[in-house]
Formats: sequence, C-alpha cells, structure tokens
Amino acid sequence: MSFYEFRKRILEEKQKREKQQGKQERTGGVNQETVVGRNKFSVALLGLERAGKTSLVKKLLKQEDIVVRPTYGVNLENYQYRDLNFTCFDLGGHQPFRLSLWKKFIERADSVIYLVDSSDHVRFEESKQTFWHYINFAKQSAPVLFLANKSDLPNSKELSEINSAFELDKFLRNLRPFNIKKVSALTGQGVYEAWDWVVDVLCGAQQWKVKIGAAVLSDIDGNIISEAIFGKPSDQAEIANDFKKLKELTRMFAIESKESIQSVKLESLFKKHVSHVKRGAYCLSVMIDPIDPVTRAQQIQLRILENFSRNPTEVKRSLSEVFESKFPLEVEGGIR
Ligand SMILES: Nc1nc2c(ncn2[C@@H]2O[C@H](COP(=O)(O)OP(=O)(O)OP(=O)(O)O)[C@@H](O)[C@H]2O)c(=O)[nH]1
Ligand SMILES: [Mg+2]
Repeated sequence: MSFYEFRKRILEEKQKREKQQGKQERTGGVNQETVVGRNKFSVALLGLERAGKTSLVKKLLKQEDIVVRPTYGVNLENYQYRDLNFTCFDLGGHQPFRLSLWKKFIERADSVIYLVDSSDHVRFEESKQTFWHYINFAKQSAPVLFLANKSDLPNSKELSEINSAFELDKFLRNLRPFNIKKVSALTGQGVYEAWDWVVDVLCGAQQWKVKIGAAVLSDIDGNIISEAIFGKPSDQAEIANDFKKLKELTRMFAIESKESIQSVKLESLFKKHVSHVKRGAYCLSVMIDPIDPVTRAQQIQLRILENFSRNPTEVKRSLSEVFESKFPLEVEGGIR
C-alpha cells in the first residue's frame, strides 16, 4: 500500500470511528475497550532496506507465498493475534523513506521492532547509526524489540556479537522494556516467540496460561499412539466435535513433515487453534484457544517430545498423565 492510499485509509477509519462514537453516545453504548482493556495496538517495523521487515510481516500473516518486493513508502497490515489487533507499520527502509516517513510513524507506534540483517556485517555501522537516531522518536513507554534477522544464513552473527556491535547494553540503562532476539523471517524460527514478547509487554502480562483442550500423539508415519481430551465436562462436547478433525490434521502433518528433524505448524480449526510439533520419531498436536500464546504451547510440546526421546517407555503412559505431571499449572481443567 502506498503512503497516499494509507492516508486515505486512515481518514476513512477516523470517519468510521467518529460515526461509531456518535452512535454509542446516542444509544448510551459502552466502549468495549474500557471494559475488557485495550485490544488494539500499533507496531512500527524499522530497519535498513533488505533487513527483512516485509518478510517478517508476511510470515506472521502466513502469506509466505507472496513475492516480497522492496517497500515503497509504507505497508499497512492488520494482524490479529491472541484476540488482539495489531496495525503493523511496515516502513520502507531506503533512505528517502527513512527521512520522509519514519519519524511520524515511530512517534505514534505503541511498540517498535528494529530489524538488522545479521549476515550483512558491512552495513552494521550504518544500521547502528540509524537505530540510535530513530529510536529517540519512540514513545517513552513503547517496548523496543531488536531482531537479528536472517539467522538461517551461515555467516549471520551471534546475538552477543550484535549486542556489542550495536552497543545495545546501553538500553539496559533505559527505563523502557527492551529485548533482543534472533529470528529468521524466512524459516519462521523465533518469529512467534519474538511477537509474544511484544504482546506480553503491551498487555502487561508476562505469564499467560495455556489451556490445552486436547492432544494427539502420533509416530512420523501418522499412526496415532495416544490421545486425550482435557477440560471440564461442559467444554467436552465442543472439543469432541473437533477432535476427529484434530486426529486427521495430526496424521497429515506427520506425513507432510517427514523430512525435517524438527518442525512446528499452527492451523486454525473452527474456534480453536491446533499447534503441531514434530521432533525425532513423534508428532504431538494440541488444541488451544486462539487467545493462548502459541510459543508457550509449543515449548510444552517440545519438552514432552524431548522427554519421550530420552525415555521411550514414557510413550506408553497416557497423554493425560504426561501433561498433568509435567505441566499442571498450564493445562487447565481436569482429565476426562
Ligand atoms: N535468508 C533469509 N533471507 C531473508 C530473510 N528475511 C528476508 N529475507 C530476504 O531478504 C530480502 C529482503 O527482504 P524484505 O522483507 O523485502 O526486506 P525489507 O526490510 O522489507 O526491505 P525494504 O522494504 O526495502 O525496506 C528478500 O529477498 C527476502 O527474501 C531471512 O530471515 N533469511
Ligand atoms: Mg519491505
């Protein structure tokens, strides 16, 4: 989307909001945000050209198949995650856009994500100067996430080297929330974990519980080894409906991802999300609510699969027992 289209859209949204507010005042309606807390945020993505900003957004939006082109002006993308709505300001990284556009978008963003191509050592100095110059325009409360992108490339630098090259330790003395993470917008490695950090800070909740509704364990040929439905009896009818589908999806995932040593995938299933993780000889899929943190669910799944690799006899235990004994705090509800 060009900058002019963006301005038009902002104006249209403003008019819509004003109309909505007028309607609420007339009907005495209650503003949703004041009741349930804020659920709309804006995030500015910064970084030199080719750092991977657009690729990151496409990965989040699961639009990896779309060919990424250099951003002319700004792309405005809406991203829904854990029942929250984000407007991503995907800014063009070429110098004319830095000079003409960045400041006004950074100033209004609730959070700032700065990306560096961690394999492009030659431009580290230019990127460092850019980061330190523009970060001054961010709101004092805005969490800043520094992403070392392209970590899949063999010549990419480690976090410790990037930390010292960009003198990021200075940020530790700053009062705003700050974090640095390694990601690959191409493979998706670390992407959701990074986004979870931004969400946790914006929502002021560092610890989110994962409510796991059901789980299915299969081998890599898609043969189901164990299955379990969790939750209160009242939830079970709804889950049972989706359970057959969960088993089907698990089988398909196992077969599709046979080649890799480890893979993860998130799919939507009616009102639920399905998180698949494959590692070693097994695949474990769980059903979670769309508002739950995917990365936490996947950490749990990985820990269980790693445990199975170390103690193959554990595979014979029922999945309910395994979940309940390893993650009693996260898995909500009793066993059926
Ligand atoms: N290997 C690898 N390539 C990546 C990664 N992220 C992006 N790329 C590639 O880097 C190139 C630039 O990516 P973009 O997403 O267009 O970069 P950008 O920061 O949006 O660039 P501008 O819009 O010009 O500011 C593309 O060819 C991407 O495929 C990554 O994590 N790993
Ligand atoms: Mg771009």
